[in-house]
Amino acid sequence: MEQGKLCLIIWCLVSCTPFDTRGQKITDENQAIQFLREVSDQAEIVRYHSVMANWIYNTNITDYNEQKMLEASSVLAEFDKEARHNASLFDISGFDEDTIRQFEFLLYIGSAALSSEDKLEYDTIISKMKRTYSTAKVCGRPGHNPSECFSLEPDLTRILADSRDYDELLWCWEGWRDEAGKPTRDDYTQFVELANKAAKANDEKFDDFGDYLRYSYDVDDLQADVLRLYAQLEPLYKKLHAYVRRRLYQHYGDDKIDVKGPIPAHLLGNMWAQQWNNILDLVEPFPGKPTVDVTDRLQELGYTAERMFEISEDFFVDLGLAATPESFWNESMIVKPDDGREVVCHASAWDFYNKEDFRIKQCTDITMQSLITVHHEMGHVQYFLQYKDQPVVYRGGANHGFHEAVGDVLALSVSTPEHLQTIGLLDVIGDDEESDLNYLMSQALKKIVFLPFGLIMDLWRWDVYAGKITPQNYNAKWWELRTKYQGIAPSVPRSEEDFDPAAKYHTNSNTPYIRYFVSYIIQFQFHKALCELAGQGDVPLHRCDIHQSQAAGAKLADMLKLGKSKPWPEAMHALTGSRQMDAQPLMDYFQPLIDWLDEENGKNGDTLGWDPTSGSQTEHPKVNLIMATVLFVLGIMIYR
Ligand code: X8Z
Ligand code: ZN
Repeated sequence: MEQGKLCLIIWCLVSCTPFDTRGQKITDENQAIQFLREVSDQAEIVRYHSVMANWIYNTNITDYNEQKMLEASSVLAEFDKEARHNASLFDISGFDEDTIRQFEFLLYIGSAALSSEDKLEYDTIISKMKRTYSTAKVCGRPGHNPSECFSLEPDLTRILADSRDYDELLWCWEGWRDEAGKPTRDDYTQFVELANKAAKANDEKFDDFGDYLRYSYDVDDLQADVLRLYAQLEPLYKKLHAYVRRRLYQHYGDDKIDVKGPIPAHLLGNMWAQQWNNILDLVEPFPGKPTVDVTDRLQELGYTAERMFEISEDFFVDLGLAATPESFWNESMIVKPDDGREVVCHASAWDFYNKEDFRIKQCTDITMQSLITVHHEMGHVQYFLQYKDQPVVYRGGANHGFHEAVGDVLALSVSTPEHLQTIGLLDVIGDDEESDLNYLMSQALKKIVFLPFGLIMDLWRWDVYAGKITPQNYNAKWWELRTKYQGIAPSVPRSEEDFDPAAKYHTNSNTPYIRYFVSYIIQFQFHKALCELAGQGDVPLHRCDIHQSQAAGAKLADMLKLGKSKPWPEAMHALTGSRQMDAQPLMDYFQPLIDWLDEENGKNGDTLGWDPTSGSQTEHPKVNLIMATVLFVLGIMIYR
């Protein structure tokens, strides 16, 4: 639709809104309900155009497409502003609970609350940062043609996962930060100012943009809640960390790894060290047992991206959940284009708000990691499908963590060796305790390892929005958190010339991250509830597979259908019987591994935790030891 028609919709929204001629607020609830219906119908159209323009830009990054996207975004912002203004003409205090809830969602409109000039600047900065990130390439790989350059997906991701060459890994790690992080420092500083302005423009009660973002979780103090949850889980992380550090020490040697210090950040198989499953071969408790990683098998069998999506679709449909429409398969971008187009490769799922167009954009690689991401994205699409008939204001997850959890919950079943065998991706599986521990280790490297990273991304940003972290210490504070929570350290010097938080997609694209931390906790609550419904209450949680359980599928669908029409504790209660985030199911899932780690760390005499100052960026542990010896001898001489 052209701009003209969209303007007509906005005009209609303004002038068609019933109002009281005496200038008093409208108290007639029927009028209010009619208004909400109209806003939702029109929002479908305006949003469709904005999402479409976004899609076109994200799947073909050009100046022209960027311009079109910015235009559509400004039309949407005007629409949201008008809707907010018109909603404010009603006195909602006497309305039914559901009517009030819908009105309240119209009041908070994020960056759309900015003036049109500021909004354009805000969108332009984000689009620029995203573009820098998505088009970044790293050149000069040791031993390669200097003009050969590598993109994050798939090249650098694969190098980080597969290489065991310390220096090559470091080149990859540092190069990515030079190309994707460093250049966006000034843009980010400007973005923060505008984001805080947007928070205030929504409601003076918001202290800053972080405060505004946390508001959607509808709890008194989200930061306190997540820190409390993490305090419960930190001991598990430290046990795993100590064990992995010992294994890396055995592999890389004492000149590279300090058994009492943080782990070098580039050795963990992932660009951000957010999941360590790619180094399973180095840390497997019982090598020689049948593998639980199906990457090789997927490649041997000639799997395609499409086949991987079909596997996922089948799992959803077999639970009695919704199938994706034909257009999903025709319009999605599930392979990185090889026609020279630049695209945003970071995987995402798209709701076009017209009840029929749903897509995924993913540069699918033929690996187990990618197969899990396929399920993750399909989980988003399943949520879209289930709540598509809700009014637009309710088309979202009960909270953002719920949206992130759906696909992951199913993937917990799909990843079990038994299930992978059923679908022909594992030939042999071990049925002894040692194989079980190998499997739990591979899961822990994804799930437990993620927790501190999932936490610090927003701990850092919340403090930036609050002005507690400033451009003068952006990077230093980032590394303080990385070391404090993740127990990792950079192996090359970092300074305020660098901007490492922006070497992560979600910083440049302004995607909040605490949703993933929440998801990684609640997905185990959901998994446990679904396993009980599937009649697997007696099976250890980590071996439960809800495949084909209609009972589990139906209860999950009931929760998803709600969208955000009810407060999230209610949605959670309907499925799990609990109204709170609870770390216990996650701890139960990993209990056998935790017991084993206790024993193993004990045998090695390892102490948990790390001295943040040892193994620092520039000095090697061996050098520290020599220095300490020299100082000790000097001390004795002086003392004498
Ligand atoms: O960004 C994602 C998804 C899209 S919502 C691919 N995830 C986080 C990440 O990649 O950092 C999923 C897990 C965490
Ligand atoms: Zn997601």
